[in-house]
Amino acid sequence: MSTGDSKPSEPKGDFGLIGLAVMGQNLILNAADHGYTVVCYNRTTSKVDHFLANEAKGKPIIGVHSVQALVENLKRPRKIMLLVKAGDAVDNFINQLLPFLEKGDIVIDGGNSHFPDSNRRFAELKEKGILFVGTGVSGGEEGARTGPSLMPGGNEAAWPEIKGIFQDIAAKSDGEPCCDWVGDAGAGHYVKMVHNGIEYGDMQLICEAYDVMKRVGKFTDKEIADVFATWNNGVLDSFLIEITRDILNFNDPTDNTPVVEKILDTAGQKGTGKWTAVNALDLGIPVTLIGEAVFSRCLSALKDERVKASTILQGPEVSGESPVKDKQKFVDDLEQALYASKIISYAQGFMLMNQAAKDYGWKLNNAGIALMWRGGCIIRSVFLKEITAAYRENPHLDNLLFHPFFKDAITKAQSGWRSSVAHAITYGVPTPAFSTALAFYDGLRSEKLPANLLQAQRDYFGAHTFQVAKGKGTEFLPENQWVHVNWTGRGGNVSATTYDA
Ligand code: NBP
Repeated sequence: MSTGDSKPSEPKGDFGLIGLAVMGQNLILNAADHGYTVVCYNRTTSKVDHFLANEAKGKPIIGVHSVQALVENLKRPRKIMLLVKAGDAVDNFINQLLPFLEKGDIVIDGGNSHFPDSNRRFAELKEKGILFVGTGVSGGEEGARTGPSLMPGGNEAAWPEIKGIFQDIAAKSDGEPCCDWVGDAGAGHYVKMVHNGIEYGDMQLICEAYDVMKRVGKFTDKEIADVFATWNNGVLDSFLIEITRDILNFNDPTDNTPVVEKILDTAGQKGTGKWTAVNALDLGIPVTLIGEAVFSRCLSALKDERVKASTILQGPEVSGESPVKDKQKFVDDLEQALYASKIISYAQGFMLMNQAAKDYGWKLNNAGIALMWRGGCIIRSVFLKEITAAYRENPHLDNLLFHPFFKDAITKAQSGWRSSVAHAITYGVPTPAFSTALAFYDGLRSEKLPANLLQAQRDYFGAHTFQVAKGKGTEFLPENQWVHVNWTGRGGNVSATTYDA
């Protein structure tokens, strides 16, 4: 630990970090533990002094009081990570750094930036010869300290320079670092955004399973905790199931009842789930489960309206004893519903990323992405091991659901999944994520959907034209043309107008 405000004759720093809040401090300590000399700076410089005098004491950490000193203390090419509030603060720091940087230096944004901002920063810095990296960092405070999941993307020329430190400080899963190069421009932040969306989906699915156990099964919190404990030893083994078990077992010491039952049922959100859903709408990919997870939080926030509606709107509910006769089957079915819905959610997430790769011209590394999510982050789970294996086996897999492992898993899970959704509907318990996953599955496996009627409606009221299905062409309705039908026969004849396809 030292201050480095006077220009050193020989720079010692391997890595620079700006932003000494929880994430920055912990990532610096993590890097220092791996033998890297880290140079750090913060806008409020008293935080640098405090850090040097406390947590950083005795470690290879150099604190500075200016951006210039930070750059001067770093070996070339400089590698500088920003871990500050997303938005203007990132642009401000990049502008402050630029006068001191040289071509080939690397600026890394580790905050939760929106990917269009990272696309812009990548292009602006590329013009100046500076290599921009936007990296997702997941795992919170503890992950940053002991091993986060890192999802770097941007200027690929930076990767050989930062790969060593990134993979050293990242979480490990079966000995492999949960960090690999994601893709170009804003791809790193894009993948982090989808990660957060999937996190929304996983959380919603777990909440629905809890709600069905509570309202249909009439289970106590302790019984539900025991179910999650059992599930955590099987295919659902994951960080989120594990913490849910612990939450349900956590009692208020004043009356020895579960804390969770005293929490106001209105969910907060910071926006990354919404970003994913909005992007899915923009790209035209049916990422329905994340969408429902976001809307479920929105519905939960309408507490006053729900309280009022609960006294006005009628529906089925289990008021007395549980109708469930075979508790074990009920729980096993729910486990299958959760598992199958989770497979759908990840399949949808990868469909979205594949479309983004096409639309934005990125080469995304699907196996690497699944590996990055396997450890260190909130959605870490055993299940991601199977996704990594599927994409390693076939990097060009059209859809995760087409891989034999997931096809078989969802086939086996189907009867329990349908039975759980039917139970929930029968007894009036909302399970939007389970239900939308099942509707998506049934939609995807339908060779024919009622969009023929929809096209006819569009053509009827708006002359939007339609195409004739293969093999159904006639003289009136030719194939390989856009057709508009005079549906009302107005003007005399029933007629069709055709346009070249
Ligand atoms: P915060 O998101 O709370 O940001 C605090 C840091 O931003 C401090 O260094 C602060 O400097 C600096 N800052 C702010 Br606020 N406004 C600034 C401005 N206008 N100009 C310059 N600096 C400014 O810190 P965090 O929770 O450690 O997160 C850092 C980044 O990592 C964020 O983008 C966050 O979204 C992301 N992230 C957080 C987590 C998590 O679990 N917390 C997980 C994954 C990613 P100051 O000390 O002078 O106020």
